[in-house]
Amino acid sequence: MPDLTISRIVAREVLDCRGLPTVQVDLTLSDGTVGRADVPAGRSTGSGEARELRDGGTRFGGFGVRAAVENVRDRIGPALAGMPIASQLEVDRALLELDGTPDKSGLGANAVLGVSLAAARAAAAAAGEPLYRHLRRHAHVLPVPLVNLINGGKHASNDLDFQEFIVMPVGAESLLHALQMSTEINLALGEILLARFGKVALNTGDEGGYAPPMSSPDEALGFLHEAAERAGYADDVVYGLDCAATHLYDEASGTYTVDGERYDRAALIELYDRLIADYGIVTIEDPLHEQDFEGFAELTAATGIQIVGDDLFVTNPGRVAKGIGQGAANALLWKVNQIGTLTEALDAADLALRSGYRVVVSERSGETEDAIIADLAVALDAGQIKTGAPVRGERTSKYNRLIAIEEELGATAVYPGRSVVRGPELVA
Ligand code: 2PG
Ligand code: MG
Repeated sequence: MPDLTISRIVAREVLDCRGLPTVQVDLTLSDGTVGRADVPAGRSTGSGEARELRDGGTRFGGFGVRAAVENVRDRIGPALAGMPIASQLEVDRALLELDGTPDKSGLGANAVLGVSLAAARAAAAAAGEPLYRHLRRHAHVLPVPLVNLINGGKHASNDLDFQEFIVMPVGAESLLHALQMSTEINLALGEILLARFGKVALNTGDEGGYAPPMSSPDEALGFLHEAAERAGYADDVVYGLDCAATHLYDEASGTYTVDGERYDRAALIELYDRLIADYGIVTIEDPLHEQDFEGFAELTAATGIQIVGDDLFVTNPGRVAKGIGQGAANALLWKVNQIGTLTEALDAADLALRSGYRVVVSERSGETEDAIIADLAVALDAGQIKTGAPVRGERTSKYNRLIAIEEELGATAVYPGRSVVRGPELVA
């Protein structure tokens, strides 16, 4: 393994779950081992994210990634050929140097990330180890899933402004049991929504959650509660939101629109206080817009629950450091493609964890069946993963990989359950 080098890197366009092209990379080592990785894509993106390269024009509606694929083949491949695979840091450093821009717009973040992840996969495969163990020798903690059962915002064609309504099966005994609970709640939710709204309510959003015709967050949270109760798990789950508030914010007036009402920062914080009290919410992601570090700090101090920065931090160590300095949020949403290399993403997670912040490993709304984030969540010992509803192949591939990891770990596997939740007094 120490002597193995990169011999060949190829890439191609494949389709993601929205049918849009994305980059798939195959990285071959000198012993013939191949590491493959697909690059995910967001829809409700933060403005500070690394820049993916899209071709524009008419082909694939402008979403083609042929230029990024060519950059992998013609620029990255030749430059990295002959490099030792043993150090992910060295590989990623070479990628950063070759790209030469702060936002990966030189080669395209999608070209860079595909190679970075494929290198990690190849190194693990050459060592004969699963990726999670290759990255962390004693990794054994499965993540609690943040299961997104009702979709809104940019991920759905309904009138819900908040993007994700989440249940966390913290009372489960194992990851598999957590998924069983999630599915039973989802089935109950389907019955309830069907009875209330008719068939139209069973349409789903980008992450597989229902996208019922409603606009009020109270209504959505009420249905989640009812579903958990009907499934017999009222005391075993807690609730979460991803408000993706950057996308509800009007800069000119300094207000957010939720369910037809306008809220300034103070009024929105009051709304969150009430929702937390009424529905036992233990985690809120992006409750305020991506530049409002000060508001995040105020909300974090006031609520005592988990406040997660997604668009706020964009998995960028610099922005995470700024947040830590101000006490803005207390958890990092961790998406490798927001920053573009595995090493930088690991740096952001290290920084967060060292400062007492939690890390929630996350999918993007545009995913393929590549399940790499399952391994990364276990490797990071993150304790939490957000990867959509327990339906549709691009979401279940992650859940299924976690089931396999749990089985592989056997008696050493730990499902952290309630311990991942802040404010234990809030947990039933
Ligand atoms: C989010 C993500 C994933 P997107 O906002 O957290 O759920 O959405 O990938 O569209 O940015
Ligand atoms: Mg988000």
